[in-house]
Amino acid sequence: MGFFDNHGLSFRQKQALESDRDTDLFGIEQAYKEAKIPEIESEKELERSLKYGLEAAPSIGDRTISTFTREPRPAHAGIPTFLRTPFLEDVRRVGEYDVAFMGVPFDIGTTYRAGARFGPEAMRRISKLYTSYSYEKGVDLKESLKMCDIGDVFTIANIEKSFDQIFKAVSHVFSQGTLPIMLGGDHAIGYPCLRGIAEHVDGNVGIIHMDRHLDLQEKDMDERMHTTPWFHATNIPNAPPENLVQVGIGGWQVPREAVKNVRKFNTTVVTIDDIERLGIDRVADIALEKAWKGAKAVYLSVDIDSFDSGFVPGTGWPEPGGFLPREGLQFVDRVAREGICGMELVEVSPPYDVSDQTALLGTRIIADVLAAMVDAGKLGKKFT
Ligand SMILES: [Mn+2]
Repeated sequence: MGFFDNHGLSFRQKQALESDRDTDLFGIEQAYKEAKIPEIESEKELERSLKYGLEAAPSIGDRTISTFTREPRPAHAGIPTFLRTPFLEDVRRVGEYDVAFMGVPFDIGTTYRAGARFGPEAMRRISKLYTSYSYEKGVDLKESLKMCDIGDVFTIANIEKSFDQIFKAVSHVFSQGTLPIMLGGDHAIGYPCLRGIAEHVDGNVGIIHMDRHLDLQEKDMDERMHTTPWFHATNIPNAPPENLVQVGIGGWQVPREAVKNVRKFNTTVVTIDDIERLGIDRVADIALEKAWKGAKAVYLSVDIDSFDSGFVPGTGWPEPGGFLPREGLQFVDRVAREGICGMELVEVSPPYDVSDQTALLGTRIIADVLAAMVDAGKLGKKFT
């Protein structure tokens, strides 16, 4: 009798026959997987919030709400640490944690538009949108990892002295058996970050570097700018250039001087055309093989400008034609599943960003890397 009597006839008939196939969907599978993830830490957090933040006013029906926000609700409230992890004031205690996030608010290595010193602040703020749970990964970071935000490295208006500060900071965290995650900052920090890790690795360190640019010059404008980190990092005796894999390179911003060094040092370069031709999985295989060959650990350096400039307006040297977000996320997932010894996310420049989208993609990459490591059993030993 209704106008909809003849709607969906073929599917009405099939419905019963096909319903079992729902379970083929990853989307459904993950919904069931969620039931197996504990909520112990969330419950503890809620208890603390009511204890320290006071129970809510009597008129409020939801008694999980406190008077002062202490747990991660609502998203627009609270003092932002990265992914709402606890701020660790005493960095001497960093060894109690699986992961430590540190800001590196340094951008005097930029050669065009600056602003990456505000990257850590922007990523911390937009990371408030994230829960600690990822549907696709089937991981709740809070329930699997001891994480903290140790604040920012005190960088100053001198590149070399700032390198010394960054080196000391990364070295301290890594020496305590904690995974250091650096929120940049411009890409010049790649050298001191890698150096801080390499000095504690009893063997070679491979580098997987996502970028549109090679960053392989010895100097730029007479200084070790953000165009130079891998020249210097691969001069570290246990970080040989043969273990440096540079992925996403291309476009019109790659200086010929840097290209000459690809040949000279025998680094591995993967362009976006290679990705188009071979696919992310094959490219990830190549990157992992090269980076891990004879190495004991692999470092992940992600320049946010490795993504197509349409997705990352907030960066110093945007270039069209880079990774699409899904491709980049798939790539870092593959890399992270083998395990990484440290990671930097650089070149988020909030003054040029639009609706925080560059900072959000940076945050997403880090969160996905951690979830992939947890899922693959490569991180979380300190969690009890
Ligand atoms: Mn770059």
